[in-house]
Order: sequence, then C-alpha cells, then structure tokens
Amino acid sequence: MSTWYLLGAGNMGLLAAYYLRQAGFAVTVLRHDTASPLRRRLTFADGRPPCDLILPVLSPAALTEPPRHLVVACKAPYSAAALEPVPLTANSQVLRLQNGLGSLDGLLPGGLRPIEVVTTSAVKQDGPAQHQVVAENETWMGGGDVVPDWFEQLSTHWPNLSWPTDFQHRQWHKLVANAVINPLTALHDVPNGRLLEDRELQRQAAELCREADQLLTALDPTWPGDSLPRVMAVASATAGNTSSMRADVRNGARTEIDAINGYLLRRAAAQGLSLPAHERIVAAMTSET
Ligand code: KPL
Repeated sequence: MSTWYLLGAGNMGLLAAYYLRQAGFAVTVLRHDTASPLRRRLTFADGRPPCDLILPVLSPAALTEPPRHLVVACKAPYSAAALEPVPLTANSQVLRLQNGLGSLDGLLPGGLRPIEVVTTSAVKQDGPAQHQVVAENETWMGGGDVVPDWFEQLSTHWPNLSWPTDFQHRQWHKLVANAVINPLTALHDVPNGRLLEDRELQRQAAELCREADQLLTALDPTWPGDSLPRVMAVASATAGNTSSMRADVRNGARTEIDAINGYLLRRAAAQGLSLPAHERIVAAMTSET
C-alpha cells in the first residue's frame, strides 16, 4: 500500500494519522513551512497508554509522483490553498475529514469525489501544544460508490469506524448540529451547553433547525426532520465544550461558516427555497470576523 499523505495536521488529522499508522500504513504530513518531523503525544480518555506520534514531513513541491492516498483535514476555508500545490490525479483517493460540506467541490481533478468522513470523536489540547487528549466515539465513512480496499484493514484499528448505508443522513445530522451550535456559541461566546439554558438561544436554535429540516426534506423526503431534539442532544453531550467556531473566533482564525450554513444556503437557492435565519447568522458571523 502506498503512503497516505496528510494535509492539515490539526486534531482530527492527527487522529486519522494515528489510526492509519496503527493499521500499518505509512503516513507523511504535507507542509511547506518546515521539514522537521511532527511530534505529538496522544493520550486517551479510556486510560490506555499514551502514544508518541512522530510523522515525517514533506513539502508538496518535493513529491515525486501524485499521491495515491490523501487525507484532507485542514479547516474548510483553507482547502483551496492547501490543495493547490498537490498534484492529484483522477486515480487518487481523497479522504475529506472536515466540518461542513462541499468544501472540495471544484478543487479535485477529473470529477474525482472525496470519500467523506464524519466523526463524533473529540480531540482536545491538554496543556502544552504537543499534547492531545482523545475521546473516542463513532466515525462513519461514505460518499463513494464502492468500499475501498483499505477500509477493512483500517476499520480493525479505528474503533467504531463503519461504512453505513444511511451515511448521508448521518452526515446531514452532523451538518445541522454544526449549523446551529457553532455559530450561536461563537456569536454569543458561550460553551455548547448554554443552548440548553438560554431561552433566546433556544428560540434561534429551533428556527435554524426548522429551516434546515425544510431544505433537507425537500432534498430527501425520507429525512426524519427531527433536528431540534438531535441538536439539543449534541449540545448536552458536549455541554462544557467550546465549539470549533467559537475557538476560531477567539483565535482570530477564519471560520467554517461558509462550508456549514453557507452550504445549506447554496443548496436552498438551487431548490428555490430561502432560509432567512441561516442568512442572518451567516451575515452576523461575517461581520464578526
Ligand atoms: O463538531 C462540533 C464543533 O465544535 O465543531 C460540535 C458538535 C458542535 C461539538 O463542539
């Protein structure tokens, strides 16, 4: 099996690299700003011994042939810049591990479609920048027509990894959770659990869920349309967390609003639908950053 290359060695990229390594695949980080190997200590919430992950680093300009396997785990707004120097071909396999949807549309050659990854696992930085704590949960892959040949080997080392037949619904449930929790917590600078306590946030969450359900039902009449209780369950399970969008705003980084609520607005426009609450929240986030 050829090397897996990684674009975006943030928390989720590192987790994917760790499982790929455990499954016996070689992983190299693509970065142009350093040649030093990347060193990170992963500790696990279940108490298993920590792992010191050391990954080789290569500049995309030094690639001698197009990557056969690539994980794109950079934040969605940086996708175009990250992919630009990577010489992919229509035979490459690209794993997209990002929030939101559609962030690689138009960026891959020859109609290549990424394999999509949705995870509810969490990785948090603990103390020093090189130390990450992993809380493992479920991960789903899908989007391609056939299950890739490496999937079985990877799934024996990546806990709770599956290739479900209802992948699109799972991906949309995650998208809606991100479309509600992320901008509301970012705009109000609150942890996820505040959605369960604040009446005005609850009202806005209900409106955002109702509009998302209206669109997703138009796209797929089998969509269950039960986003509000599901989103509230995610807010409750992650009550003490800082959402990734709140963290981005606090760090002065670009947010994923365009890949999340922006994606919903683009799909709605194509259906002739308007989603005013999502429009308002995108506008508010855009003026915030
Ligand atoms: O995925 C998340 C994020 O912060 O991006 C949620 C589900 C909102 C958990 O914080």
